[in-house]
Amino acid sequence: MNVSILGIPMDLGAGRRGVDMGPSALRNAHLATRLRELGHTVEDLGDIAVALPETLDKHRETGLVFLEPIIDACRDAVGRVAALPDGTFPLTLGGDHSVSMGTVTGNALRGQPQGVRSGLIWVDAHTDYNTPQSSPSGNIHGMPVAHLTGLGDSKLTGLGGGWHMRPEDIVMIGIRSVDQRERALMQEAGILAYTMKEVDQLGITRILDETLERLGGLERLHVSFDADALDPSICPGVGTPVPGGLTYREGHLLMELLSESGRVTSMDIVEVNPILDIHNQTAEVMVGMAASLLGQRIL
Ligand code: DIR
Ligand code: MN
Ligand code: MN
Ligand code: MN
Repeated sequence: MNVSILGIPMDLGAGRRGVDMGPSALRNAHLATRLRELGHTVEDLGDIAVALPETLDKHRETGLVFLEPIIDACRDAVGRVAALPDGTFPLTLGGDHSVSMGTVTGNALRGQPQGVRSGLIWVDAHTDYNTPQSSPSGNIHGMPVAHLTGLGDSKLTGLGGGWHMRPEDIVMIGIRSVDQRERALMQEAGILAYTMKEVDQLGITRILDETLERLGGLERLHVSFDADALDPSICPGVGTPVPGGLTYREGHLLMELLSESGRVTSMDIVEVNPILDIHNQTAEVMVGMAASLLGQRIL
């Protein structure tokens, strides 16, 4: 397979600095080499240019922190990803999770300016379904899924022209932190979320069977993997750690089963914050997750 790596070194959507170094940390953990060893042709397209927070006003008057520069970076991401040739697997590196408004949209628009109906597997401790009104923080990394489905600020919901995700085409896994008003929005939208309770109760295998069945007819499936889905004991380098996360093996099994399904067409790795890490552990773990999704097997 041809894999195209694209970095989006943006931390404007997060509450603390450092995930802008995520793409470097992942490259440093030998991402491209690991994928080449699996037989893939890997091209690194470098990084999208993103404004530095120190050079900007926070624009708090909109209730959204750093709205304008986030729109700029997401627009670039849409354009870059949408322009990738057919038969390429885009592997996009955040950055905070607001980058996924750009990457998910770009993947849906590839070869199809109106956008293709696409499935989204959101692996995260958080549902990221806040709107500007519901958000307790104003941080846009808590809002990408809502905007992808058309809820929220009109400039962010307009990134795909008229294209939006359908709530029924989204499945979330690993959830254990939802804000109060965000919970009501999730229920209204009817998004299927496997919380850690269901992970404990049903196990990853059954959850994956159900997920692939739910997303059955869709030709494009995007996996958006927030490093904070994994337990903080495994991935300490994340901005918003939440106890009780996926184990190392649950993360790999999820990726191995998705790989066996042969149905995933693109992936993000987001929220890796090497400032908070020791020995770049979080990036190394996340490189392993990408390798499992792209065909690595134990034997
Ligand atoms: C919280 C934190 N729900 C917020 N969200 C995070 O600010 O909206 N998402 N950390 O990854
Ligand atoms: Mn997230
Ligand atoms: Mn998260
Ligand atoms: Mn986040």
